[in-house]
Amino acid sequence: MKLKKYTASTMVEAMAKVREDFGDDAVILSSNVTKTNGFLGLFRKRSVEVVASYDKTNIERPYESQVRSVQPVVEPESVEHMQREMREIKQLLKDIQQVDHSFEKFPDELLPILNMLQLQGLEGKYITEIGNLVFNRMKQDKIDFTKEQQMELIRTWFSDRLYDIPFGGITYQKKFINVLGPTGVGKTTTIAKIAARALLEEKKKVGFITTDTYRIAAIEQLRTYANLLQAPVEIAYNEEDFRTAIEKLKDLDLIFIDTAGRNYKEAKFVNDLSKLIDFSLDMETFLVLSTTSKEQDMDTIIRQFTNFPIEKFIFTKTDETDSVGSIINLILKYDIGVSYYTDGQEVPEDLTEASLEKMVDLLLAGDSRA
Ligand SMILES: Nc1nc2c(ncn2[C@@H]2O[C@H](COP(=O)(O)OP(=O)(O)O)[C@@H](O)[C@H]2O)c(=O)[nH]1
Ligand SMILES: [Mg+2]
Repeated sequence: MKLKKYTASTMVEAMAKVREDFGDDAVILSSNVTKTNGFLGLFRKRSVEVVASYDKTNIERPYESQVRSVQPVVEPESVEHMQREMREIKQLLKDIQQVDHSFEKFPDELLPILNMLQLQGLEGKYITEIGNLVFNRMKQDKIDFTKEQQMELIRTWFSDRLYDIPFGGITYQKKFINVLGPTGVGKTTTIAKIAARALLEEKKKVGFITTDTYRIAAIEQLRTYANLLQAPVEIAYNEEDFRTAIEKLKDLDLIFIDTAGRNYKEAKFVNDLSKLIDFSLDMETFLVLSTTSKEQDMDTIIRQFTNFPIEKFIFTKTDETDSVGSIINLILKYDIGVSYYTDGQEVPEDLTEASLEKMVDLLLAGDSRA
């Protein structure tokens, strides 16, 4: 039996050397990854040491002897690679399960609509419920439904599920309108739109308080909109400023409070809000979320705000996404309705007051895009 030790910088290199000497019949007896010391952890070198043999007895029963003699090698790159592959396989399994679980039992004529709902990101369990509803009715009536009939039934499913959830814009019953939400979702643009509507359509006297004092540009942005509406703006750096601002604007009908977007995945920033804004005021508070965000991220943010009196959601940027299913998922999950959705940057045009029908239309509009 021949026995030889090989040192190389990678496993691949070491194996190449082994193969050069022994060919494919080589048996690896042991392998090790070692690190030379280097200096302060820098310039460390990694080397692989392999002991290989060539033995005729191994050739007769090569598999068995290899299994016994090979010691496991754990290379950091291969672990990462394996982990990546595992994640991909898991995701694949999840996808397959979802498809099977929701669609296999349904007839072909239902699949276009169910697929569209899936593309919209509506949760699988809801798609299954919708599929069951339509399919059962088809069986009951012993007919195939046209697409229009299917759509009609789907609408009844949504009406049943959403009927006790409140939709609709500001009530004009409360003096303060407060918008919260992450950075860049469109808070300032959206309150400018709502304020403009209140002024132009309802002839209300409107004003603004901004607590977004982190960026000069944010104050200027709000001032620009306020100037167009000839409405006053107060800037609140702290609690005292906030109280002064309220006093100054007390004769107005509606006061819109613009807040800074922060990383609300961190509880600290959420807590800061309650220090600055007096939530006990006569106030409607909206949480603004962008439909371009991942549902999971929106979900995390909503959970951070569970201690705040969130009246309704405002969903922005529906023009920038083809999947609005997450809106319905979140409404149903949290039992919180929607006041407005926005679909563009134009003030005040690109703002729609939400209703149950409008939200369902928005979701089913995916059908024309598909
Ligand atoms: N496409 C699109 N862009 C929007 C919409 N709403 C706001 N934006 C844009 O999003 C960016 C951030 O808006 P801004 O109001 O400053 O967000 P804030 O940081 O939450 O106050 C701006 O460029 C807005 O014009 C929308 O509905 N659709
Ligand atoms: Mg802003």
